[in-house]
Amino acid sequence: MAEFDLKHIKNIALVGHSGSGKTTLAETMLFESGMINRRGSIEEGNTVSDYTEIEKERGNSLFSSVMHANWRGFKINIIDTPGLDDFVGEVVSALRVADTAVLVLNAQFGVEVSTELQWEYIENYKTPTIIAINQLDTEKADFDLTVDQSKERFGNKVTVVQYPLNQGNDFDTIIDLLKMTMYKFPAEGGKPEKLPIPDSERERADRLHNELVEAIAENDEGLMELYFEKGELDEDEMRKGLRSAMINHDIFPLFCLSAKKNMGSGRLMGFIDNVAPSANEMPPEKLKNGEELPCDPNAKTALFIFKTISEPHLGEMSFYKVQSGIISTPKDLENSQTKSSERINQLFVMQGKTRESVDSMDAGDIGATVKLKNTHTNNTLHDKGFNVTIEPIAYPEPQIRMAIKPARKGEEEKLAQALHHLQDEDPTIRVEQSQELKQTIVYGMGELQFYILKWKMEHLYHIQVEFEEPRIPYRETIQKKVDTSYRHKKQSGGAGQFAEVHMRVEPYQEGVTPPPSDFTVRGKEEIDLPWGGKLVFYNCIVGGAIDNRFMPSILKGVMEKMEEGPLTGSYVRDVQISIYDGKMHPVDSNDAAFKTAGRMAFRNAFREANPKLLEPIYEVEVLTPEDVMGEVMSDLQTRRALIMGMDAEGHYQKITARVPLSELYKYSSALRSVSQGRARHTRKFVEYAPVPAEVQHKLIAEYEESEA
Ligand SMILES: Nc1nc2c(ncn2[C@@H]2O[C@H](COP(=O)(O)OP(=O)(O)OP(=O)(O)O)[C@@H](O)[C@H]2O)c(=O)[nH]1
Ligand SMILES: [Mg+2]
Repeated sequence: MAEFDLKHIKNIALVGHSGSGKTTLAETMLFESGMINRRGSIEEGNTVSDYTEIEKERGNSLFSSVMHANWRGFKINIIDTPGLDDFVGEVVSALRVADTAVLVLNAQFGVEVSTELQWEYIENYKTPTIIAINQLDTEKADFDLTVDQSKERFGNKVTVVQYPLNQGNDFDTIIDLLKMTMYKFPAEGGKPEKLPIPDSERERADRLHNELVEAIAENDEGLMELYFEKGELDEDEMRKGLRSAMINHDIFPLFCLSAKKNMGSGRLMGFIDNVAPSANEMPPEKLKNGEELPCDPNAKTALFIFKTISEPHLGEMSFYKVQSGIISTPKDLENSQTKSSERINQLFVMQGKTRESVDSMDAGDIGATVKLKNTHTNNTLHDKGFNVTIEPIAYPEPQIRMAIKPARKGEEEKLAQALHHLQDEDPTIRVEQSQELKQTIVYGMGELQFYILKWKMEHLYHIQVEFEEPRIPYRETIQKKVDTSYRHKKQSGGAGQFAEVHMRVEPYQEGVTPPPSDFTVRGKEEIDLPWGGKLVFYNCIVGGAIDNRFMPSILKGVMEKMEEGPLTGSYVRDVQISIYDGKMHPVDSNDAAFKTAGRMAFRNAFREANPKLLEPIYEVEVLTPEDVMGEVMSDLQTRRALIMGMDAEGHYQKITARVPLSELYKYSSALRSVSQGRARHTRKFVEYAPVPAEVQHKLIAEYEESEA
């Protein structure tokens, strides 16, 4: 028998800007519920959630961790997520399996920039959300301003359930509008005294209570009728109404906290127990084939893997949510994606890094298992014959890149394997062995994420690695039409080589460039180049000057040079070529000779044709608070940015700019530093555009030097 049944399991994800106090809140919840008997702190580096050395060192969460608090007969599974944008992948995974998000806001700073990003995912998943205003004990705490900003950003659905008295250093009191009670905390926090609302607060409390009741009634016709009949709703009716309004995203109830002083977390947990939905009250899971999977403990078993950790000495640990049925050990399941069968021998309930073995878990619960052979994040494990594949998590596209190499020669293979593991663990990382750039390129969300990757490499995989600036995938093209000819002639011992090719090269633009009008076109090949752009190749030979059978060799020669452009060795794109004349020798002409002639003719013509180096241009969107906008703009101006627009977005400014990729190296760190971590950016590739002349000269000179 599972210890907790579906109705008594609640899954919450703690999300919010870095430093809002999520990890501290998790610690306080564990302490209040008696799961730990001493409260750790960020400053001492001994919280349950931030248990890795690197998290302790930095004082930030870098990975999500799974914990649980048993509170008054319920089990609350808590996933604490990192607030830094670099690790948003962890937030996405957590929201995917949580049935409620607790969005922690810092009363000193209101709605901060990462919160905006996290909100996009909350809306996307339609995760029921509680807003918890934390740090009400700080001198600069401003509850009203934080509420106003929340309403501005998340809408009028933000509904105040609690408000503070004495916010600031003397914070000790919360007025609860659902229970119409005043909670007064002792200086060291913990269990509050429950008092009637004093006369001085009566009017405000009544007004906010009525707003709350009306908000609840508004979303439920039955409750609305009751409300009109009785002029009031009792606590049970309000709970029921609140739950369905939370599920429908009609209400985001707002609570008060000081996680650090342990004020308010007990009441928050009570609300989660009694009001927040269990997994079976949520809309059924979507399957990949469009069908649905209800969270039913009596149905067959299906687990969804939402996170994996693989550490060399520990092996792989897989975190799952039981989406259907129950899981008990031992059990054989099938992986719907890899088709492997997996034996589940152990089930764990997690408390940060510590784990406790259990025999069985009910639908809706969250746990971990080990030693799966071929199961990864986003896979579904199911009973044999119960063929379900749960819709995988869509991770955000990686934003930035970095080149990585082992510090010691000969460790390339070891590095590739470690990268493979780390990529499995963090699905927002992508690795590419770039033939073009001759570098291993890692793509990710931010520089801090790369830094952590390096740390893991060195501390867990014992490979010293170095980062390098990734090369830029330049392209080469031409700007004018040139006719040229090339004769390849070689007399070496016996058989000689002979080929002569007359070639026209001209710039090609899709839908604009016509076929050559002064030649007779006999054949055409249009090639979509794997690196973007086109090559259009015309055979305009008359009178059999070159045999048709040599045409493919000429094309091959051209392609060889296009793969290693004449200017800087970069790929060539958007060229139209016409072969309009030539000569053959009855004995010495062959494929190899025409290939060489084709390559050389192309190279010479290209150099004459006003060649141009192109660079990738990205559209960058920066979301920044108004007061650091000047710094953000002047930094952009040093990066050859073309500002496309500026718009107000909530209480932020959104700057849109076009910036060459070569100017974006380490931009996320630069932005973090000019904005004190309050601005963020996204980018996407838009086009290739010519580089400025002086940059072109420099790059050509560098290439020629390296070739020499
Ligand atoms: N005064 C005060 N400080 C708090 C409170 N909650 C957290 N802090 C402090 O704020 C800092 C950040 O707290 P964390 O719990 O690490 O914040 P977090 O949201 O987990 O941050 P990330 O893991 O970086 O996303 C720490 O120094 C905490 O001690 C609070 O209620 N009051
Ligand atoms: Mg944290």
